Order: sequence, then structure tokens, then C-alpha cells
Amino acid sequence: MPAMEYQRSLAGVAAVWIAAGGLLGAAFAAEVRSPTVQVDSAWARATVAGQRAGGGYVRIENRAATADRLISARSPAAERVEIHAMSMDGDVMRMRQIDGIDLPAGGMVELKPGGFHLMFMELKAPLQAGTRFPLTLRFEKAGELAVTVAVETPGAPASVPRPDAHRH
Ligand SMILES: [Cu+2]
Repeated sequence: MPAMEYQRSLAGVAAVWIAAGGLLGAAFAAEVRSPTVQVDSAWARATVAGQRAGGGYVRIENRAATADRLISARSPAAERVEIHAMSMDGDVMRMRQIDGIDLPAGGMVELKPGGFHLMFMELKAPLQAGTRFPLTLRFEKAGELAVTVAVETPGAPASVPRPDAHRH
């Protein structure tokens, strides 16, 4: 029944169109609600099968005249997203979960390997290099901001903490 097939494919196109419009609408709404916080260079390290957590990094600029604070994050790629800091324990670098990152007024904070980072916990699937996934950041004052995270090859950037520093 070709007519029915055709209708079905039209419905499929419409569904994709609506989904895309919804995503764009959500991203736009988030931008509008957070005009003071700018996020760029969002990336995550690719993971291998069986790896349950992966690191994520972003650069956050607070353009407001008052301080703000990153208080949480979430992503459909992971069961939960934690905010982590690295610190020295003797001469071993370890990570620990923290409840937020302060963003000074007019300041820039970079989450990067070896420093503050996001941890995607209980990954639903390995993060594959070359793919992208959505991430929502929540700020105390600026509200929520939706960004897209690019997955990059492990070990590409410098200053990567030793694997034994990552105890989850
Ligand atoms: Cu971590």
C-alpha cells in the first residue's frame, strides 16, 4: 500500500521537524533566560566500553555585574552530572565532588582537565569521538542554559590527570 507508506513517511518527517523545532525553541528560551552567562568550548572526553564516568569541560563567562554560581548540570547522556574539583592529596592528585563553582562578576572560569570539571556519571552509552550531546547547566542567578557538548578523542589535550587519580 504505497499511499499508506507515503503517509507514514510524511508523519515521520513532521515528527522530526517538530522535535527539531522544540530543541531549537528550548535552546533559544534558555539563552533568553540567561543573557548574563555565556558558555563556550563545551567538550567531553571520549570513553571506552565499560567506562561508567566521563569528564566534561566548558568555559563559562559571567557578563553580569554581580557574582553567580554554577550549581548543577544534567544531560540525557548520563544518569547524573556531578561538579568535581581536583586537589592534591600528598603528591597524588584526586578529584572530589563539590556543590558548585563561583563565577565572579565579569569573570571567566574554565573547567578543564586537571581542574574543575563536570563528571558524567553512569553513562548510558560510551561517549564516541566526533559525536555531540546536549547538556543543561543551572546557575544560581542566571537560571538554566542549554549547550551542546562535542566529544573528543581521549588524551588529545595536555595536562590530563593520571587514571588512578579518578576514583569514583
Ligand atoms: Cu571527576
